[in-house]
Amino acid sequence: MDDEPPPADTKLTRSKQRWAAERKFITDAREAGSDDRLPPGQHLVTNWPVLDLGRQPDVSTDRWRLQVRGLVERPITLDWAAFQQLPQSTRRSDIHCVTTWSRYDNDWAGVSTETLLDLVAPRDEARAVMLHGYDGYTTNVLLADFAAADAMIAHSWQGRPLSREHGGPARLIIPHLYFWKSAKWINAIEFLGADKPGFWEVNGYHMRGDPWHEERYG
Ligand SMILES: Nc1nc2c(c(=O)[nH]1)N[C@H]1C(S)=C(S)[C@@H](COP(=O)(O)O)O[C@H]1N2
Ligand SMILES: [Mo]
Repeated sequence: MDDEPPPADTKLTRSKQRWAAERKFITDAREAGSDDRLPPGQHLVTNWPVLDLGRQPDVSTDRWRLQVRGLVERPITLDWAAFQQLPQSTRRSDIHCVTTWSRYDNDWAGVSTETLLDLVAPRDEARAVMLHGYDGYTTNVLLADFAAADAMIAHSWQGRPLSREHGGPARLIIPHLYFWKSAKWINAIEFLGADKPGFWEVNGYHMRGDPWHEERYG
């Protein structure tokens, strides 16, 4: 890295402008659909239910790795120390699960997806992202959704390390989509030229999963 300000018109800034434009479209659609905080068909809970395939891998921070691969200029494998050394962010967001519970005001700490995107520089052809968990779970999102300002790889919740049952040591958080898109025990992030279905998407869940439009089933 050098101290020069980044050039205004690079491939990456153009990509960012494109993602921002796509995200703006998404946000406008959501605001037109509802000005309520609770999406349609959801009810509020104050506990935090656990949902997964029934296998909760025990991944120590020593063993944990995050591979970022596919259509990126600089593929990388992060160990726990390298992940902790990246710029850290905090976000407060709501959880909306397709099984109809929502939980408000979750305080997350970790690495924003924006930071990760700066690090690996997705190629112009990248359109979608497949998330892989240590339990073999996969789920897909569009690059514009992955790049959302409040999306992050979280290692803490309410000021404490994320518990194993909730995906610790680290999981994805994409608050504006149903929670099945937020892969627990995250192990790899794969950039793809076209969207393709992950585990639940193959099994009938929606490709995108926007709670404001009740995109529950495909
Ligand atoms: N690796 C992995 N991530 C996963 C799942 C899973 O089975 N494996 N389940 C998904 C589903 S269906 C939901 S609703 C949320 C639940 O997260 P929680 O148990 O922390 O509430 O995790 C998502 N992420
Ligand atoms: Mo779920």
